[in-house]
Order: sequence, then C-alpha cells, then structure tokens
Amino acid sequence: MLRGSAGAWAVLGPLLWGCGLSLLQGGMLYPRESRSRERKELDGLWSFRADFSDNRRQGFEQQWYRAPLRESGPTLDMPVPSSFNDVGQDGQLRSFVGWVWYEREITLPQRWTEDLGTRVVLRIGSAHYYAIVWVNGVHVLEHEGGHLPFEADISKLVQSGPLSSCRITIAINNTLSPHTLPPGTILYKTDPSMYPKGYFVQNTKFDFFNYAGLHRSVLLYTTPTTYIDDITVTTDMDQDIGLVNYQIIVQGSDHFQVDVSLLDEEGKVMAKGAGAEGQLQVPSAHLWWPYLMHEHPAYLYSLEVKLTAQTAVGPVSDFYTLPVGIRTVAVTKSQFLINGKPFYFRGVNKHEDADIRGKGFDWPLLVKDFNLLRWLGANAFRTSHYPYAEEVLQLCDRYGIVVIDESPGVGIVLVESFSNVSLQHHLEVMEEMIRRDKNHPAVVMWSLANEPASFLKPAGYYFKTLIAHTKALDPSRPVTFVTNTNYEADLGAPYVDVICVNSYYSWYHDYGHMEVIQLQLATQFENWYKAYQKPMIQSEYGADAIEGFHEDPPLMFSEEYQKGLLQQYHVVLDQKRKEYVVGELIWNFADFMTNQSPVRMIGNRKGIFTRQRQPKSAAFLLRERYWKLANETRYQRSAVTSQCVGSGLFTV
Ligand code: GCB
Repeated sequence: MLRGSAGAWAVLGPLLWGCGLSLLQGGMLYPRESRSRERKELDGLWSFRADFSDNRRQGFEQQWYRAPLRESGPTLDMPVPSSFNDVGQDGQLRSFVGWVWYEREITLPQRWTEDLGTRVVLRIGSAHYYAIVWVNGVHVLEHEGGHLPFEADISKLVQSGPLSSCRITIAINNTLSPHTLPPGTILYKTDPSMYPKGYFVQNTKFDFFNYAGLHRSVLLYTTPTTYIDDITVTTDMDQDIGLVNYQIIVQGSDHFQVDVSLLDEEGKVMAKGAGAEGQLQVPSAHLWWPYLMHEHPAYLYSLEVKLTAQTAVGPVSDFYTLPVGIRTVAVTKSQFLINGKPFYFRGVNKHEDADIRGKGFDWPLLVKDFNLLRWLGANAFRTSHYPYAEEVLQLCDRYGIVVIDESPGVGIVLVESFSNVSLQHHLEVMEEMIRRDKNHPAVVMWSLANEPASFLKPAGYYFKTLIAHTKALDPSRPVTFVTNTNYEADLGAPYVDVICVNSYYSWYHDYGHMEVIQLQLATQFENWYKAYQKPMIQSEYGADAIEGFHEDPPLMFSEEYQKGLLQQYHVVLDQKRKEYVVGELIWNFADFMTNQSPVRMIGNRKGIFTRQRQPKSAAFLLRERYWKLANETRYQRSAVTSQCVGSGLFTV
C-alpha cells in the first residue's frame, strides 16, 4: 500500500520524477520487545552544548563529534526527552536559533556487540528540526523534520572493534526556512543604530513556541539480521466477518517463511495465515469502536507475526506483535461513518506542550490528558499542528479516542512555501507520517496542513498533488486540510473529503460582540456546504481566558467570555449537526506556550484547561455538552453510565 497504486503513479509520475522524489526505503515499526527483539532506552541526562559562535558552525569546524564533547569545551546536563529551551536559567538559550549538540556514551550488552546475527538499530523518536547523527565519531545519518522518527542500522559500527561502549552524538538545528515544515524565515536586522552586528531573528507564521531538542526517546533496539521490516494492515467487514488484510516486508533474506496469527483480547487464536501477504477472516468480529459509542469500545486484536529464515549462520526467527483494530471509515455527502454508523467528532485540538519540558514526551502528562479527555466525554482530537508521539496514538487506540492526524504543514503562507521544493518535502513528510501511523485504528483521517494561504495561485496544484499522493499511499482514509480561507477563494478545498474550517467570530474581529456569532457561523456553514456538499468539521473555535479572571457581564479574557462564546457556537452547531456538520474541535485543550507578543499573555490562553491541566469554567460547560451529545448518539444510556461508573474515573 505504501508504495502507491499504478493508477496514482500514472497521474503523479511526471511531477514526482520532476521533483526527484524517492520513495521511502524501509518500514518504521514501533520498537517493541519480543522473543527476538530487545530495546534499550537512552532517556536521562545527555551532555549538551549550544553553538553560540557567530556563524553557528564552530562545532563542525572543530569536529565536536570526533571526541567526547567535554573535550571541546564546557557542557551542560540536558534531560532527554525534553526541549532544551525551558530547563535552564539562560534567556539566550531559551530563544537560541542554530546548532545544538547532544551526546551520550553507553555500554552495550556483550551479545549485541559480538553476535553478528544481531542487528543493532539506533532510533530517534523526534529531533527538531534538522539532525545529524554520529556514532563513535562516524557519520551515520541525517534527517529533516522535527516530528517523525528516523533510524540507522549501526551494527557494523558497534560490532567492528574491541569497544563495548558507544558514543552517540546528535547535532540539531532548529532553523526554519520557507521550505521546511513548518516554514519560517530568518530576518537579519542590519540597522547599526538599532541592532548589534550580525543580529537576526527567526520569524514564524504559526502560533506556538518553536521548542527544539530531542523531544522523544532515543533508543537502541535489536532484531535478527533477517527481520520483519514492515507490516501494513487494513481492515474491512463482510456482514459480521472481520477482514484483516496484511502485508509483511522482510529484509535480510529472500528465503523465508511468514506465519501470522490473530489473537483476541483473551489471547485466543481467531485466525491464522501463512505468507507475506493475505487476508484473515474473523467470524463475529469485535469491532474497534470509538469511546462511548459501544459498551466495549476500542477492541484490539493482536497480530502475531513470526518470520523464519535460513541464513548463512543458520535458521533465524523474528517475532513482532502488532495491535489491530477492525473498523471501517467512510465519508458521504453529509456524514462521517465509522463502522457504517454516523460519527460526530466531540473533540479538542491539542499541542505537545507543558511547563519546563516544552515538547518533551512525558508519561504522567499523557495519562493526565487522557483522563481529562475521558472526563470531558470527548471522543476525538486533532494532532494540531504536527504528528504527535507514537505512544499518544497507542493510547488513542486503547481508549477509542479518534484522531485526525495532522502533518507539520502549519504556517504555509509564503508563495515560496508552495514551490516544488516545498511540495516535494511535504510529499516526503506524508510518506514518513503514513509509514509510521498507518496501522493505528484510531487514526481516521489525514490532515495535510493548517490554515495555509490556500487562496494563492499555486495552492491549487500544491494541494491537488499532495492529496492525490496521500490517497495513493493510503486509499483507506479520507484526507483533509484545515482552512480559514474564504470558501470562494480556497483553491485546495475541491480536493478534500471533509471540509475543516477554523473561525474565531467575536474574537479576532467583532471583538466583544458575541451577538453576531450565530449569524456569522450559520453563514459560514451554509456557504461552504452549498459550494461543496461535503461533511464539515468546525476544526477550531475558542477564546482566550485567564483562569481566575471573572467579569459579568462577560468581557474578553474572562472565564465568562470564553464560556459565553462557546455557548453561542453551540447553538449553531446543534442546528447544523443535524444536517452536515460532523464535528467540533475546541481550540484548545490546554493553554500553551507561544512566541512573545503583545497579544499573548505568557502563551495562548484559549485552553479550557490551564497549562497545568486545571479546568476553567469552559471545561465544565464542554463536559456537560459532550456527555449530553454522547448520550444522544450512544448505543444505550445504561451502557454508557455503567462504562463511566465502572471505570471509577467519572460519573455523568
Ligand atoms: C488559529 C491557529 C492556531 C492558533 C489559534 C489562535 O487559527 O490554527 O494555531 O493558536 O488560531 O489562538 O489564534
């Protein structure tokens, strides 16, 4: 599936050849331990240095990767995973733009370095934005893009010498350009009466702080040298028979055998298959249902894959287990269907963002967020404005929280950012994202971008190509991008499956006039629907509120205003959801950090929770609404109630 269909290539071929696009090599399975695989997380303290030299290239000029970092100058202790920006007391490091250097020395288990039948892989979950990696001073890999994993087979390097230790050096540059995703620009300020020599700032057109560093775990894992490289699963239903189509890619040998078994949640084998490709049939299948849509939502089977191969060193086996949810997704003119039933997105937009760690992955925060989502009665979120950590999607699979998976295409507003160079990178990012996230049942739609300048002339070709490519990579999911362009001017909208619109009535204009919201919102929906006849999602709406600020009658920035604005939106959403509106996603789940600006008071305060995850008044309003909506559309009231009570977490 990932390689695209012949038909799509006929259409896209000329462009892709023209751009020199090379399809991704290899899979990107989440590193799981198994009988044949081990993993070693390198979380903890790394040595760190920011290169403050004028050209930011001293690290390369002096080859800091050649010897331990401490030998080329002072280092700091830096936690991983974390952004580097907020852990220190140095304002210059907080806003640093350029290369930073991370280093970690580790000791490897003997069998990893001595057993030539073991393959050792270095995997970096996320390094924002451009990364270069050396192992023991040897360059192994480079990667562009801050939100997706990348990896290198380092077996030869760690198995070639007498050393059982290994030094990993990662240089990361957070500089953005008009062709990166997200885009940005560096502006040199040259007036000597105002700025010192060489002064520059990085400008971005997105509304969150450009945190940088090693945001997710760096880890080492092993496989045998003949190994399961990739698995692609798609599912369908035939009456009550669940169909699980699988395709397995093997590397390292042409002579192998693949056996698969599908186990239910009790560990009972429901179906078996042999061969690298096939279909498993599950009679009376348990479907994967969203949270509160079924008494047993998020049912996950386990696909156990066993590879056996004959190699020069003898027989080899590799094992990998993939969680599988059987579900279907479809879109009609006015509905979004999951398992053939109308689905309404009662959701939020999020950010990977928190005090101190910035965008660094954090289990307690993640669990807290999922508890809050379920407390709210939410059943969905959008990964605004970039792909989130894989562990986030795993929890969505387990809890039935539906995901609109968004690429880092945020802030595409310059004409240069619609060029072929940018488009090629965006195509590659979609490949990386789909390669990583394709098997998550929770992911029901791809979002290619947020609020691009889709009225600009090149936007039509850009989105037509990008959407065709995404559909060729994954024909099983609808595709969208999130727009704030006028319905008549939007050149990308004709190609999406679902229209996702952001609007901030009575916030960014008509300030303080909540009385105009209903009219303006109804007009928005009617115009778009008349033009396109596609289901619509209100993909953002909201207002800033500083917790503890109260004003009655409501004034902007008070909790009352935030709540009042939401209520006005809800009146219209309640009318239109009976027609073609299929979802609402509040902006935002929680307050988050942004660049400093006169319109941001220590970040964006549109969260219904504070950055520390405490509820504002709006959170209680939304909770009441979402449970009410769940009760209206759910399968049976008693079932939802017992689910809530049974979980011990919340009551309606
Ligand atoms: C938007 C953007 C989001 C911002 C939000 C706001 O339209 O999509 O990234 O944070 O508005 O609060 O301005």
